[in-house]
Amino acid sequence: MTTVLLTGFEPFDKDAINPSWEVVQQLHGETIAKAQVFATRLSCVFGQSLRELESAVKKHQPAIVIAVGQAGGRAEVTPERVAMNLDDARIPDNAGKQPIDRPIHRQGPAAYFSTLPVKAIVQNLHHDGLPASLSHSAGTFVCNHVFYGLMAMQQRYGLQRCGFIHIPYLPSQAAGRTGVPSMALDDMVRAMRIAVAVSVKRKRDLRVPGGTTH
Ligand code: PCA
Repeated sequence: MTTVLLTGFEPFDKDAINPSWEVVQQLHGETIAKAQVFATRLSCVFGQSLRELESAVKKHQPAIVIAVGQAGGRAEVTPERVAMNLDDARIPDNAGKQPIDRPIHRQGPAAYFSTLPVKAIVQNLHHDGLPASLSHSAGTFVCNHVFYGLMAMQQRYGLQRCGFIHIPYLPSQAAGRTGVPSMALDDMVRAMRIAVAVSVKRKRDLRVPGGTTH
């Protein structure tokens, strides 16, 4: 049976919850597109998050890994295309570390591309009436760090496909703040179910336009 590993993060930056963990933990134990889904929570800490990810990969031996993180301020579910070899933290992580302009892997490539069918995921989310778009930067904080580290693990652990998806705030995080977008938990859980199913079923991405002009 195909195994899919989902990861979410603990809360960070004074937030009490992180939607990524709230969403992926709901899918733990489900069977989606005949694949067994496991979810694990990562620390929002440079270095440690990747060690936790690596142990989860060793334990579950997944074919597919989708890491999920909060992108506060985004209005859509955004599959990430590019992981950059750069840590440059705007705020300290949960262990107080704040790396500036540091490569994640000294000898690694400048970037990796996601090997998830990101365009097909976006299209399927639209078909289901969910807001989604491609993103070309996962930032330079712990999410990009985990994304890059995950892509660097792909060959070593024989992962078929892996990548990263950012999701918006939950409504409770936006409540009381003006003009801050959010998405209901059920919609984000539905979105991740679709993302998993599409990732299991599609070896190759769709050949449709998906870039940006700015
Ligand atoms: N979002 C942060 C780190 C953890 C999370 O959920 C980020 O986008 O880097």
